Amino acid sequence: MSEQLKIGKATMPAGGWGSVGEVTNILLDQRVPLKDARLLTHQNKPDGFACVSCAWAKPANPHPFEFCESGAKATAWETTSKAIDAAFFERHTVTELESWSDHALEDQGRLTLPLRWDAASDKYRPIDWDTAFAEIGAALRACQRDRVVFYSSGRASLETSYLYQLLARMYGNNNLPDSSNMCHESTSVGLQKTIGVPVGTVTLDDFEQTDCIFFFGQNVGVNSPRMLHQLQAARRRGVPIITFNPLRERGLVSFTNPQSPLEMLTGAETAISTQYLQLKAGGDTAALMGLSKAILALDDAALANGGRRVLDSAFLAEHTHGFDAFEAAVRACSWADIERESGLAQAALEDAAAVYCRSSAVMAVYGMGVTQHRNGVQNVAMLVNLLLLRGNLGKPGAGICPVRGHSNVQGQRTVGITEKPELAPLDQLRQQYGFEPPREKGMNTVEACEGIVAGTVQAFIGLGGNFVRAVPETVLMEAAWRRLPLTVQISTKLNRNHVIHGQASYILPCLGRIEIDRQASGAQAVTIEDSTACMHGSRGMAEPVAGTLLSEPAIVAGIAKATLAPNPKVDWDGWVADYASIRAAIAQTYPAIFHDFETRMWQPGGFRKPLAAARRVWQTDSGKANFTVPEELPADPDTARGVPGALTLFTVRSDGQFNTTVYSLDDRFRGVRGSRLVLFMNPADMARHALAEGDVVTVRTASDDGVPRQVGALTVVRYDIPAGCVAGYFPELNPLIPLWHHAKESKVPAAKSIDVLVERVCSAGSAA
Ligand SMILES: Nc1nc2c(c(=O)[nH]1)N[C@H]1C(S)=C(S)[C@@H](COP(=O)(O)OP(=O)(O)OC[C@H]3O[C@@H](n4cnc5c(=O)[nH]c(N)nc54)[C@H](O)[C@@H]3O)O[C@H]1N2
Ligand SMILES: Nc1nc2c(c(=O)[nH]1)N[C@H]1C(S)=C(S)[C@@H](COP(=O)(O)OP(=O)(O)OC[C@H]3O[C@@H](n4cnc5c(=O)[nH]c(N)nc54)[C@H](O)[C@@H]3O)O[C@H]1N2
Ligand SMILES: [Mo]
Repeated sequence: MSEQLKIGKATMPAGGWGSVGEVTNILLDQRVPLKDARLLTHQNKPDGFACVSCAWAKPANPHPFEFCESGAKATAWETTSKAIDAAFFERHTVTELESWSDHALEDQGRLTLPLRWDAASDKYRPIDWDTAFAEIGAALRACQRDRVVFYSSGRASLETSYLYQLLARMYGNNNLPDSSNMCHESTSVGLQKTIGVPVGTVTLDDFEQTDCIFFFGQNVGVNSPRMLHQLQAARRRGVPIITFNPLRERGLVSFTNPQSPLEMLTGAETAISTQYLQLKAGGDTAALMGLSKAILALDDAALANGGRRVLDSAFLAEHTHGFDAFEAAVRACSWADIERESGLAQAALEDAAAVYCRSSAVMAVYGMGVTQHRNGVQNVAMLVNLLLLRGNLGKPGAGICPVRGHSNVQGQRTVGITEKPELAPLDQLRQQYGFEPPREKGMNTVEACEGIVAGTVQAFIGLGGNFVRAVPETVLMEAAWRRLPLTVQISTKLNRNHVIHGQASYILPCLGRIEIDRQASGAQAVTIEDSTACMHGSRGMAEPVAGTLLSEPAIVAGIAKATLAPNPKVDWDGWVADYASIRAAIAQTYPAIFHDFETRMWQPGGFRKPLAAARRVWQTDSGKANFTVPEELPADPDTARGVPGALTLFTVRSDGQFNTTVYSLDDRFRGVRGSRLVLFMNPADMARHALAEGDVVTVRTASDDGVPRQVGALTVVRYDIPAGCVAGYFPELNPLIPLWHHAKESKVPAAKSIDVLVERVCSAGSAA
């Protein structure tokens, strides 16, 4: 991997030969055995395994290769033949490993041995499983029940997640933060209160019937590339796709299907977006107010001319609540304010609104560009407002489509991973397992961070993930992390969260989902829920990288047995011996969703969780779908607005990473290679700050609350980005996000609108 930054042009479409090259490189680099590379043909197939990358829907009639460049990379990264043995930890102290990059740590390969940090030598030392569980159990029993955190990253299966929430609740708390708290929690809160379900309503079938797609703040070519098949098919039917994104992301511009020989030979590209609106970061509510205003104007004109109403007045009357207040707010909102806050011209928004009004089935697709703002929940509610105006919910081809992140992040919520007691079936758990589940609200991710900084959290158990690297406020968090009395990480790869650790620290290495999971009753399967609320079975197919690994259910059960008093109604060993018995327990807790689980899990395309909103049944406080009046237009009202020279920073992912897992330093779609320490800037802002491409800058957080926050040594890259906005990579820029800078109702860290000041350190070409 090159260590030198190279800035070039990104000319290739998403997919295409570039994609094939990337897949080949990572298979070779990770020394994936040929037989495991062949596994890719089983990825996301009804009888195969569910990809460990994103949560996008898995079709009933898959393509011959139902995987994408990102998914193939994730598979290669997990099935790598590289592995870490005890000698590795004998050679390196943990303090030494701290200086390694995120990429270098993970690139060592799979963790194979349970490990305990030894303070005297500052090294991780192998420990046997039984001793690890016994020590962890003894430590947890000595903690105060409400001071232990059970975090999960969204990969673990429904089976593991169900056992994990039971462990936390039987232990005595609802401290079950998850990666969703940094991600689509704005969706879970915003959709629940507006349409009465916490998840999207769209299915793959809807993509075949839609006649217009609005696409907000999601980078499909990198983060959910398999969706490009649906978008390409929609474009071929002439369906307009209108994109709102501050960056012209490659996959949203055009796509060459790498699985189509003809397209590959001819280099044919499908243009994806029919209109591309490069709004300012944080401009979504303003843009949606503008769209609504233009729609009302078209409706006014229709009424005046005696034409057909543009608004679906029958739907509004029968199915919605609060339209009058919303309408009044839209009429009161001026185009001048809309243009200033969105960065978009009235005419462009009117064009998009005209397409919306011509279409009879519209869907709204969105991602982190919408949710990760101070007003992220309001953004989600504004998307619902747009859809409600013409009854675009609960009918074929229409609906709301949040694109979830981790492959089972949505499913974890379905089986009880939540800090909110009202969302878990506590009475049912009490009856099923004969214990008194805790009723107090638990900690979400931001609250867990606050507790860790305040020193009140006594132990942190991480079911996957890389918490300390993924959360905001890196400097305070890393310092506080080292004071945690106990940290336990259930992991596949070495990461920052192992080398920054608590005073007692354990690493428990687990099987990945692609590996064969052999238990007493034979090889096991697991289940996951995709972004469209469909449940799928998944069978591991690769030989495990080491015989010493335990499965995630076995590790959770191991901790549980060593920590909890025995309970005759909870058979941890039986569950581990046969995961069908875990599914039976899940079905007993949630019969409406999981009846006949064992047979339905292999249904091609998965089986769907019943969603009331999809049937126009609104489980909200009003009994209707609720319109929401936005409190204000900007996404981030209260950071240091008005600090002279401040710019709005948003953090993004490259095609060379999966969250904190950095596969390579290249971002071929944005033409940057060899370094991730870059700051994308608009030429006018560069001129205003007297900066040239290649200059090295320090970025500081503008709001001054006494905590210094800065990231140095970033190289300026001239980029097509709206004036006033700058962009850079997650997680390198996380030290700039204050912990309090999160979405108001959902507490999702506002990683897409951070006010910053940029300062030149040295000029391009001069010695750094
Ligand atoms: N290959 C790969 N796949 C992944 C991941 C990965 O890291 N790598 N991560 C997984 C996870 S956990 C998640 S949550 C998803 C994340 O997938 P996405 O939701 O696509 O997340 P991001 O890459 O953070 O950025 C989203 C987009 O929002 C745009 N944006 C930024 N600010 C704004 C704004 O204010 N308004 C609008 N409209 N747009 C804005 C950015 O330019 C970017 O294109 O992907 C999942 N899939
Ligand atoms: N600035 C900024 N910060 C962000 C974001 C952003 O856009 N900008 N995005 C946020 C979002 S959307 C998310 S979801 C979070 C991500 O936060 P996390 O989910 O906590 O982080 P990951 O990087 O996905 O975790 C990677 C680690 O998971 C472990 N792992 C991988 N596979 C498995 C497995 O099968 N089992 C187990 N037990 N462990 C496994 C490996 O050890 C690997 O090192 O970050 C958030 N942070
Ligand atoms: Mo995520």
